[in-house]
Amino acid sequence: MSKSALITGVTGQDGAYLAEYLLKKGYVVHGIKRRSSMFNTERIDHLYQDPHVEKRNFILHYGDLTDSMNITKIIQECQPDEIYNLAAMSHVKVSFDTPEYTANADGIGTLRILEAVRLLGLTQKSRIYQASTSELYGLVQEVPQTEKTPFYPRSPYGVAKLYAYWITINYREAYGLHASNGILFNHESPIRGETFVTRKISRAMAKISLGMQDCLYMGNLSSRRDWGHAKDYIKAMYLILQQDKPDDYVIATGVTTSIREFIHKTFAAAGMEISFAGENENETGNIVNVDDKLFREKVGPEFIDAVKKRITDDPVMVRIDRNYFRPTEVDLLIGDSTKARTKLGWIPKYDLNGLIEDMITSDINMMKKENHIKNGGFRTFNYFE
Ligand code: NAP
Ligand code: G4F
Repeated sequence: MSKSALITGVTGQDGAYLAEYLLKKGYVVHGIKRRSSMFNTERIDHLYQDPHVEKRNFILHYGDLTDSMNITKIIQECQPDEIYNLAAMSHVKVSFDTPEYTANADGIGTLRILEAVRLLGLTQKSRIYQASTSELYGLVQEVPQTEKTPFYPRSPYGVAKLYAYWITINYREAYGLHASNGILFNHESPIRGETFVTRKISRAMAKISLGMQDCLYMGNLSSRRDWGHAKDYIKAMYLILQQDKPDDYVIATGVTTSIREFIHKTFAAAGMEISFAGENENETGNIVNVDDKLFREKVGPEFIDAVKKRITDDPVMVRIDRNYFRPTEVDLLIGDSTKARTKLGWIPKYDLNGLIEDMITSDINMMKKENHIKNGGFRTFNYFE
């Protein structure tokens, strides 16, 4: 018989990739989606199955991690072999605006799942993956960060996830649940939420290259992140739940890069060289050169004259906006995933350049489509961050 999995946060970046991955492995996948006033299933539309189809293997349930009864009812109905708890208010900056909600969804939400499994008598059946995070390290106490590095979270998000991390371990030790934490460092993709920094940069670069946007406004350019590809990271989640014993694992590339360097690399991948000048809030990123061949190949020959003109006429493509700064920042993340590589056999396929290539190819295509629709006189969406 097929294994079954329940994914909370199935409409998010990781949920979408994981659902696709498990379906390919023959799982019956249940996903929890939130009620919203508009469709919120764009990332999983390609997996959707009409409810009238018999023997569906991808089934969506309305739910919310802040609703205990709802979560308990869904777990009771699905009786899943594996639960991947990916749902969260996952934006660090927004968690300063909604700290109580973040604690409820990201912290107590995890408790609701663990307690439901216990109360339903599923402790021996349902294995649980908890989406823990490198944000736990916050003000880092050790470089690089391992499973043994002490935590020091720096945001309401990080603190809520700290509770979720420990309650997962507590239920494992107290009740014998197969419950594990994946301490995942930042992972990105073409379907990354548009307000996270990598996607914001990739989208803006695409729009700027096509003449659809003048400037990218950014916060702290000096913080450093260990960025991997979400497609690699969801495989680690799966591997963690296939182990005989539950345990906690760092999942990371071991390479750290500043936001400034990420901007430079992203623009360079499309043939635009950005040079930074000035300090603090007056720092700017200016276009200083265009690689003719690369730009024509990645963006298109029809856009090159306008971009070259900017070198002399209007070179500033990146500016600082204080509104994007955080009350407390996580300055440096770099993970040591030796344990995962040794015990799980987890090996990521993408490096940072491969990730950037994947993201810009997708965003340039998307923005070209938008441009085409707009030039055809039709309404396009105007999303700002
Ligand atoms: P994401 O794209 O923001 O997706 C979050 C998902 O959670 C969405 O499906 C969202 O639904 C859902 N959700 C939010 N609040 C909810 C609630 N109260 N009840 C039920 N569902 C709720 O996040 P992601 O990047 O895929 O990350 C997945 C998980 O890994 C999150 O827990 C995140 O905190 C954690 N994590 C992420 C990273 C990373 O770099 N991506 C690193 C470490 C840990 P809507 O679509 O309706 O908003
Ligand atoms: O892309 P970010 O918003 O991701 P952050 O804060 O590292 O959190 C992400 O990774 C965590 C894992 O470590 C996850 F747990 C979490 O759910 C989320 O997926 O910001 C990255 C860095 C920060 O230092 C931020 O200050 O980029 C800096 N930054 C500079 N300008 C900006 C901006 N971040 C955003 N979102 N927008 C900016 O304009």
